[in-house]
Amino acid sequence: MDYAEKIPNNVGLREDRRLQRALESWQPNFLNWWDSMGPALPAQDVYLRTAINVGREGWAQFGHVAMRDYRWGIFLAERDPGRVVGFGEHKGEPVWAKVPGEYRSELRRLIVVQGDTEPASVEQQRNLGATAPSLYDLRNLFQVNVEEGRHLWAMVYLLHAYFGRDGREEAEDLLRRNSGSAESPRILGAFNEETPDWLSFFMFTYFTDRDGKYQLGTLKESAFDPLSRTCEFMLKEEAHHMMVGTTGVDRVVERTAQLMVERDTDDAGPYGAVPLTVIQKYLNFHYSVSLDLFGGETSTNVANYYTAGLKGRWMEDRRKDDHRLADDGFLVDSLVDGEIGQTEVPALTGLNTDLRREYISDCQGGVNRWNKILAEAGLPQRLKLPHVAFNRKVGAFAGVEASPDGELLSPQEWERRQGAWLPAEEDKTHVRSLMQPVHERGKIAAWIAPPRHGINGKPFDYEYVHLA
Ligand code: BYC
Repeated sequence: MDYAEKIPNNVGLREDRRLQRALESWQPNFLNWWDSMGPALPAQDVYLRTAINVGREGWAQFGHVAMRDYRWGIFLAERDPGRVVGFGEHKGEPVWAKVPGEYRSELRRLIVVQGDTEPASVEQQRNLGATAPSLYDLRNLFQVNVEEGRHLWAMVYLLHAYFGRDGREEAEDLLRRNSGSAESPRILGAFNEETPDWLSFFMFTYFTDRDGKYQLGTLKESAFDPLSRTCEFMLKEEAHHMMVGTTGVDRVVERTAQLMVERDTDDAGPYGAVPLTVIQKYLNFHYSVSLDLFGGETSTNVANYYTAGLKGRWMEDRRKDDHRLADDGFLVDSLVDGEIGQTEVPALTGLNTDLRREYISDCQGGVNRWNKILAEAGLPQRLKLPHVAFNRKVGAFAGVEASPDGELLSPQEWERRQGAWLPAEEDKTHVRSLMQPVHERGKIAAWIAPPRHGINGKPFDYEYVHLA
């Protein structure tokens, strides 16, 4: 078996026997993990897109494949030989092909945190196949899952190739921790939450995958060139995941709106849809736990990452400043005398807030889109992003409770009212009751509208998945 061919790659694996052996010994563990923690619904084959090349043309190949035989490859965007560090104290120096000793542990930490989220999401989505609303949706779920698996490979490649023995140990640990596990949970909060139903899945791929887009966007700026190049390529795949989320929520809102109009009611629940109020609660939950993924409003970690050149800003090269920020100030959201307000801090320590704000304005785009669907249906109701202080467990607002409008609440009042803002047991039960599988070609569940387009030009009633 030519292993270098078996793992499609553009990193010269065939020429690096040591690395090849290291990945060879990790691969069976990955497959064991995939078998025990990956998609639970048995499928014969799935119409998947596989990355085969990083070029502009034809990097993706479509075809029916058994998921276990998916060719999880290692792809880095092409090297730019003249690339220089774009920010921080090494600005203008050539980028690094290897890990500098003084930044080794920080870089490893960033790669491990990023890597940990990828298998976590596959674990969270493990049981969704059983309740897929259509074969089209089932295929999208599986596509997201195999690509998260590939993203794990991407981070494991970096750990194996650049971090020696401790990198290999970290790679093992990425398969040892599990989402929601009491003994060894995943590192970040949102990745230990459940994704028990498809509304959660769509919200997750809209809001949480979008954190991925922004974090990968900052790591793409990294002075450590292999990390930069791998993140650049991952971002291409990430775009599909967010399309799944955006259009998934579109279709839920569309169906709900349709029934509200047809039945002339505010509550489409009794007619087999997700009530708009419940969509809002799911949105509130997934948005607020995703805000936590950006870390504290102020952080010395992020200041150090930036100064060292490890993690940049979103669209670093479009920023019109000195890209060092040593003397600048920045206003961050904070508690001021017990009220929600803003405080000026050194710009470097405010970088998590800077990134979160970019993310928030992007999230608003989705909400506008869903509100357009409501408006076009002739409905007055609107969806809304809750206040940045709402339901936060990390950062400046972790110690307080706030309403979606940003009103500070006593713990008692929060307890009394949170069921109106976050999915309550009865909401979850209703959503679960709608999750009846539709695995028949060309059919779709009643709580969601069909997609406007199929995959790769194929019609909706294409056989996207052959179940076992
Ligand atoms: N949960 O200085 P602070 C994706 C920890 S998603 C638990 O305020 P920092 C994907 C933090 O680690 C993108 N712990 O934050 C999406 C630190 O611990 P230590 C994933 C948290 O370090 C869908 C302490 O609290 N990639 O790709 O500036 C499907 C103080 O933190 C949390 C990345 O995140 C939390 N939410 O920023 C599949 C990029 N937040 O060090 C995939 C890599 C903070 O004191 N990670 N903590 O022990 C990073 O850049 C940073 O680690 C973070 C935190 C942005 C996460």
